[in-house]
Order: sequence, then structure tokens, then C-alpha cells
Amino acid sequence: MKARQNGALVLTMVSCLFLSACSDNDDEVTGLFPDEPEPEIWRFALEEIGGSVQDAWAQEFRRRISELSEGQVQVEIYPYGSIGTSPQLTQLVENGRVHLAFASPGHVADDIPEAGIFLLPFLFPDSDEANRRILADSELLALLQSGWQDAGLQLLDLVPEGWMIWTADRPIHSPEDFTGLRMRTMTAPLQAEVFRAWGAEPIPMPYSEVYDALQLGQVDGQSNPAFAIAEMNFHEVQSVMTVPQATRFVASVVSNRDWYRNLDDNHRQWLNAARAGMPEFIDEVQRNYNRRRLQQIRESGRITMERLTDEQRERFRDASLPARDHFLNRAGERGERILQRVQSLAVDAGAD
Ligand code: 6CS
Repeated sequence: MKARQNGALVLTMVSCLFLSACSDNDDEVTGLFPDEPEPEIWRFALEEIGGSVQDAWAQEFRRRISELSEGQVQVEIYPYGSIGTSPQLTQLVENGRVHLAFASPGHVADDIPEAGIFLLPFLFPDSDEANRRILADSELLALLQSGWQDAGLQLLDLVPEGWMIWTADRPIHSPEDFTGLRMRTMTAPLQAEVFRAWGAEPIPMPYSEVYDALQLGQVDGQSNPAFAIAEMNFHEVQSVMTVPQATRFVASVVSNRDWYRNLDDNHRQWLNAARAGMPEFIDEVQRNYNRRRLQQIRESGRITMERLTDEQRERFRDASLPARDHFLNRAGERGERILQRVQSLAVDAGAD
């Protein structure tokens, strides 16, 4: 996103005080005739702009809910920039002003320490298929659900968005290369701890401010999946992209916990039916988006691309281990069970 567009995004976020002013909605209209029930509106806030992985998930969910409920439930989607930053969106769900939202661990782990599991590098397996099975594991989901519920949220889905790729103003082949590098991180302290363990100086900031900060030299690098780097145009203001294959970006779809509990049978059934099959749908979408946009970035010729060797990855893996202690300190006994469960599933995946 160009600096000018970014400025406009921040401006919209500040000036858009009324939820209804910035939604997009082209659903089938019901309730025009006196014997038809008024449609129920579910507000759904995204941490990403239109055309993103989160947007694809929300658009598909909206289509499914409208079809299943025959227009009785309409989903209003609020793309990033129309309401607030990620932590503000989570707060809006917690206090019931928004029904549904995306909540990425990189932000929400501040509130929900258990979410920090997704920020730990070199923990989840390299295989996409094995990873999908881990994200669907019922024992793991039950442990995570308790963490989300403690924060007043219902965890509805985990959404894979692709491998995180580092972009920077220099090559990064070893933890030493991070020395003195000001790395933009998401706002949860654990993400900062990961980059600190690698030797970088972490600078937490909202997504909407990253392009300008990179362009103005306030930070030297950032980390995000390829589709996000392309749609936010970070590659225009960076020199080197490094694929470490260290951390996958996994977002959560959340609702207000009490709103979910109080749904009547019909509405809960529609919600659950709409979610069925979404993991397969979105995994295919994210793989296409990431492949296509990485190709576009390559063709732009604006940035060099590098992939770490197995030996280089091993050094980053070893250097990242102190971050696991930070996770355990914050997430406590439940965090330990979550870590053990993921480790045992990852070992099983390796044995396949
Ligand atoms: O870097 C971030 O803050 C954001 N990145 C993505 C891919 N999604 C949402 C998140 O807030």
C-alpha cells in the first residue's frame, strides 16, 4: 500500500465512528414484506483488507450463512481500516458490539497467552497436511478453547494463512544478521521475545503503520505471509525477502462467548453448518494467494528472494528456544499441556 493510501487508511480508522458507515453488504434482502421476519445482522470485523485470506474466509462464510438461513442472517463485513486495529477489534467482540472477528495470535496472545503457541518458531511440522491435522485435533482445540473463553471469546476456527516471510533492508542468514535490526512485530509481547531471542530489536506496531514505518526508516524489517507482503506493498520499500520456514501465520475466528452461548438452535445450527468444510476451503485459498502473490513480487523485480538452508534454519531454531520459556511463563500449566500436545502431534506427523 502506498504511503498516501496508508495515510488514508489511518484517517478512515480514526474518522469512522459509526459501524454502519463503512460496511460492505450485497446480501439478498429480506424483511420487505410484513409476514417476513426481520433479518438478523451479524457484524464481522477483519484484520486485513479486501482481497486478503481473511476476506476470502468472511465472504465465503457470508455466502453460506445467507444461503443456509434463506436470508434470515446477513453478515456485514468490516475490512481492516473501517473500525480499528487488531486489539481494538478483539475488544469490540469482548464487549459485544461486534459479533465476529479475526484475532491473530500475534496480537491476541497479549490477552490470551495460550494463543502464543502459534508464535513459537520451528514447532509445527513442515508438511501442510500434517499441519492441517494438528489444527483439527480435538484435544488441542479443547485446551485452546478454554484460553479463549477465559477472555470472554468463543474460538470458532483456526485459519492457516501461510508461512511467515521476513523482509528487511539487508540479507538475514544467521541470528548475528539480526543484530541492530529494528524489526516490526505484532503487538503481543511474545512475538517481540522471539525476535529478541534472534538478536533483533523488536518494535511492536499496528499493521496499518508498517508501510510508512518501513519507508521512513523507522523500522528495518517485518514478517508476514507473501500474500500480505504483496497486498500491503511492503516489498516496494524493502531489499531482501528471506524464507525461513520457521513460523506459520495462523489466525483465529472468534465470537463473543455469551453471544455464542445464547444463540437459539436454528442460529447455532446455521453457524456450525457454515463453518463445516471451511478449513479445506481456506487452505486451498491461502496456498493459491501465497503462490500467486509471491510470483507477482518476483516478477516486480523490486526485491531479492532468499531461502534459508537447513543448517541456517537449525541455528535459528536453537536461538529461538528461550521464547518457549516466555510462552510457558505466561500460559502456565495449560500452556504446558498445549505445548506437549503440539510436540507429540508433530512427532506423530514426522513418523507418518
Ligand atoms: O502483521 C499483522 O499485524 C497482520 N498480518 C496479517 C497477515 N494479518 C493480520 C495481522 O494483523
